[in-house]
Amino acid sequence: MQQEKILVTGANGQIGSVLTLALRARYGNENVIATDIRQLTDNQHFALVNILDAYQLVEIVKKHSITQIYHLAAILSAKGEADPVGTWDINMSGLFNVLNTAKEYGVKKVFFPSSIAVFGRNAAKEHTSQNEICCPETVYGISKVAGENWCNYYFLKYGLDVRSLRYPGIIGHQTLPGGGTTDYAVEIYHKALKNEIFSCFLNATTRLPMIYMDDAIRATLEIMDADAAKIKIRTSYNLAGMSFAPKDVFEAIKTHQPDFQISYQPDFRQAIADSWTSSIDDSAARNDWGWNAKFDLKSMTDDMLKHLKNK
Ligand code: AKB
Repeated sequence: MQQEKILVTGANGQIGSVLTLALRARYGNENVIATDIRQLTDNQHFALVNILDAYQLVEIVKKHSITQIYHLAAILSAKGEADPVGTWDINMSGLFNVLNTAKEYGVKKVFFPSSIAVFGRNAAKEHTSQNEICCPETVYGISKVAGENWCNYYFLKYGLDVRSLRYPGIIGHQTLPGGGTTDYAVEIYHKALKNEIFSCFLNATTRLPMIYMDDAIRATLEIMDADAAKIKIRTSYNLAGMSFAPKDVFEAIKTHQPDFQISYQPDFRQAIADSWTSSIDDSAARNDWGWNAKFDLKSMTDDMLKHLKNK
């Protein structure tokens, strides 16, 4: 069997840094090349790659005979609104550079992260189905809908084996997110452990789809491992973990820290959250390749606090 050689873009990011470690545990350090626009740690299997520079990407893919690309570099929902055109460029040109490089240089598989941000206000709020209308209000959401469709196009037209998940908000103890609308759900745990009052940028009852990092990483590895015949959706699979509002996670933390306090100061991110759905139907992922989330709000909160206390 051919040794897999993996390239991760956006490897310093919230998902990228955890996924890179999971891939290295599986394929060996030297077989997973982490790339990003900045080098944060002294890591010999790292290369500086600006995803907008197709030449840099091609050179690194050729140099390491890359067989799989996990393309995580992107600007998220809240940050993207500050620069819609720049965000469109990074999210779309970056994806085209990955898809074209993969197609031209023999990369066998590509992973593209989409998001529940593909849905807009006119989608069903609860158990939003796989084929619900996608009419997003953020440039991030628009770029993800377009990206999903381009992935499907490259699969249909060129046979490129691209696989994709619509991630909910991801919560993990390993990394801090940056620029998303669901970021509060990570920050709240850090504030709780510092015994500080948490000021939440969403209101108390805004319920959104969320997933624990462990589940998100496992879903990514599982969809990439699945037999190609099982991947029936080549745009992107709905993925669900749990669904909660700020008041729910606050109450869950309070069972560990009864003195914890919260105040609600909704800002521009409230409108983004209001345009998203509250819960997701991921039965297609369950039926097609056996997806099943393990963590709920309680087990995630226990695990988050345990790990963060040990840091
Ligand atoms: C964001 O909040 O922008 C992301 C996402 C849901 O895709 N976490």
